[in-house]
Amino acid sequence: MKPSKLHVVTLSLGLLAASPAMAAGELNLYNWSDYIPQGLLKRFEKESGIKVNLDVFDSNESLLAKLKAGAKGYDVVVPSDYMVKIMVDEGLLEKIDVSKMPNFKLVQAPLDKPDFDPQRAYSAPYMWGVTGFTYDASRVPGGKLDASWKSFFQPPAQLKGKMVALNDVSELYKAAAIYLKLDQCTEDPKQAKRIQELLEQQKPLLAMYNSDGTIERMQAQEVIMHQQWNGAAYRTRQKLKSAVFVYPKEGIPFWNDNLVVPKGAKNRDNALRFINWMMDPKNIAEASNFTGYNNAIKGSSNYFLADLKADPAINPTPAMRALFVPNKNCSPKANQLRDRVWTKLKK
Ligand code: N2P
Repeated sequence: MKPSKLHVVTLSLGLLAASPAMAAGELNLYNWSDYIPQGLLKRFEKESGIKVNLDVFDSNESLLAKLKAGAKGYDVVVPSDYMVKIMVDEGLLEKIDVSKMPNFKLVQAPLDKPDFDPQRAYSAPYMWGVTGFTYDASRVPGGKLDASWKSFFQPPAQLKGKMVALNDVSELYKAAAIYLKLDQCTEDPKQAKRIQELLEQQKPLLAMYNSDGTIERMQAQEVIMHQQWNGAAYRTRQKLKSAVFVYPKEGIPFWNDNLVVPKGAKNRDNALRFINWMMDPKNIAEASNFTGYNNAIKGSSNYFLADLKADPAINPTPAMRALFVPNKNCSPKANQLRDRVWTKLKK
C-alpha cells in the first residue's frame, strides 16, 4: 500500500502524543475486572503523561497468590480491607504515607482510620459496597423471594442449576457464617464444619462459582439468581428490569477496597501520583458512576449520576446500615479453617 499523506500526518501526531508519556513513564495497575472505566484511565494519561497498563484479577486470594509468587511489575493493586492487613503482615506492601497526600483531607470517617490500616500508612480508599444476591423476579415462583440468605442457600427447587455464587472464599464463607449466626472469624472447627455443610448442600444447586461476568449472565437470563456485589447489581438492574437485589435481613456483608503499592514497585512516584489523583472528588466520582459503588471522598457525590444517587446501597438508611457486617481481620487460625473449607468444597 502506498503511504498516503494522511497516513504520514497521523503517524507524526502519534509520535508527538507519545513523547510526553514516554518521558513520564508508565503505571502498571492490577485491579478487579470491570472495576475502573477506560475513559478515566485515558484522562489520567492525558493529564499526567503517564501511560497506564491495566491487568485484572477476580479475587483477593488470587491477588495475594500472585504477589506471594513474586510477581513483579505491578505498581498499584486493589485489595479489600482484610487483605490489606494480610499483605502488610506478610511484608508485601510499600509504606506510602497516604495520610500525608494532599487529597487525603477529603477522605471521610470512618475510612480515614480503618482498623486494617489505622494510620493510612499503606492504603488509600477506592470503592466501598455490600454483598447480597440478585434474582430475576420474572422467573421465581410467586415473583418474589424472602429477603434472607435462606433464599440463596436453600432456594426454591426451580432454581436448581440456575444459580451462580461468587468464586470467592471470603464472600461465601462470610455469607454462610451470617446465615448460621456464627462468627466469620470462628476458630472453632465444629462451627467451620457447619459452614462447610451449608456450602456443600448448596453446591449441587449451582451452575458454577464465578465472580466475573455476573452482569452479563443475569442480563442474558442464563441464570435466575447470582450472588453479587451491589455495583454489579445496580448495573444489572439497568439492563434487566425484573432484577431484584436482596439485602439479606440476617446481615449484609460490607467491604471496602483500597489502592496499595506492592513492595519493590518500579514506578513508585507514578503510583503515588495516581493514588492522590484518584482521591480527587471528580475523578473518583467517575469511577463510582461506572462501577455503581460509593466511595469515601467528600464532595464526590456532587458528580454522581441521578440514578446512582437514588440507589439504596449508595445512601443506606440507618436501618440498612445497622445490618452491615464489615470484614474482620481474622486470626491465622481462623483463616486456616476457612481455607480448608474452601479447598474441600472446590475439590
Ligand atoms: C468489581 C469487583 C468488586 C470488588 N468487579 C468487590 N470487593
